[in-house]
Amino acid sequence: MARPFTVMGIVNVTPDSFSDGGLWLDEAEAVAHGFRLAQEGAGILDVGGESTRPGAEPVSEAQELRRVLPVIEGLAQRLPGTPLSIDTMKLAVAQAALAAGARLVNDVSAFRADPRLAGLVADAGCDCCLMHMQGEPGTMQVDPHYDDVVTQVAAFLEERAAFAVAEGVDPARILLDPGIGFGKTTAHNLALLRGLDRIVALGFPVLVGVSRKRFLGELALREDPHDRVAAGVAANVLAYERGASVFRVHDVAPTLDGLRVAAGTLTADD
Ligand code: HH2
Repeated sequence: MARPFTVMGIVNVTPDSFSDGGLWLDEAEAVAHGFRLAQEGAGILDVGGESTRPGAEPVSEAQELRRVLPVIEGLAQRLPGTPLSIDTMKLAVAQAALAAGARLVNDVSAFRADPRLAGLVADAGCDCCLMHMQGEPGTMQVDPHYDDVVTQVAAFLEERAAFAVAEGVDPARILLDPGIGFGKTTAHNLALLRGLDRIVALGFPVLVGVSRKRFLGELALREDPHDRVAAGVAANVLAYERGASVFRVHDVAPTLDGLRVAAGTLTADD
C-alpha cells in the first residue's frame, strides 16, 4: 500500500505574506479560500496571521487574533470534517484557536518563543509541528551559517521534541519540520531535502514547507512566486520519496497530483 501523505493547504490572513499577502485579509475571502483548498483535497488547513517571510515585521497579539480567529471559526463551521492548524508563536493566539476548533499548533519557533505553548498542547491533547529556524524572521537570511546543516537541524529537532515530551506532549502528537527557507541558503535547503531521511529517522512524521519559496525560483529561474508551482511539486515529490508525510502548500491540486503519482510509482507491485 502507498505510504500515506497529507497535503496542508495554506490560508494566510496577512497583508504581507511573500506570495499571497493581502489576498485573503477579508474574513469571508479567507474562509472561501480555505473551502476551495479543502475541495481540492487539502487534508488540513493551516491558518496564519503573521508573516514569517525574511524581513517581516512582528504582529501584535491583538492584531493576530483579530485576523485569525474569525477565519478559524468560519472554517470550523463550514468544514467540520477538516482539521485546522494555527500557525502562531503566541500562547493567546494558540489558546483561542484551539478553543475555536483548531487541532494542531504549528509553531515555527518550536516552543522557543513561548515555552508555555508546550503545556498548552499537552493539556489540549492536540498535535503540534516543531520547526527549525536559525535566527529571527527579521534577520534570518543575513548570512546563515552551519558547519553541517543536516546534522545541526536534526539535533535541534530532536532536542525540541524531547523538550515537548518532557512538558507532557504525547510523542504521537509531534510533527517535525526542517524549516525550509528559515535562516538557510539555497544550498542549505537542498542539503536538507537530500538528507531528509535523517530527520525522518528521528521517528516523528515530517512536514515540509517548500511552497513557492525563493530557492525554487533560483533553481527553476522563476522570479514570480506564482510561477513556482511545478518547481514546488518536484521538491515535494522528492521529499515524499525521502519519507516526508505532510506537505504545506499554497497549490493543493497540483501537489496532490504529483504526490499521487509518486506514491503510486514507489509502491507499484509488479
Ligand atoms: N513556512 C512559512 C510559514 N509557516 N510553517 C511550517 N511548519 N513550515 C514552513 O515551512 C512554513 C511555516 C512561510 O510561508 P508562507 O506562509 O507562504 O509565507 P509568510 O510567512 O510570508 O506568510
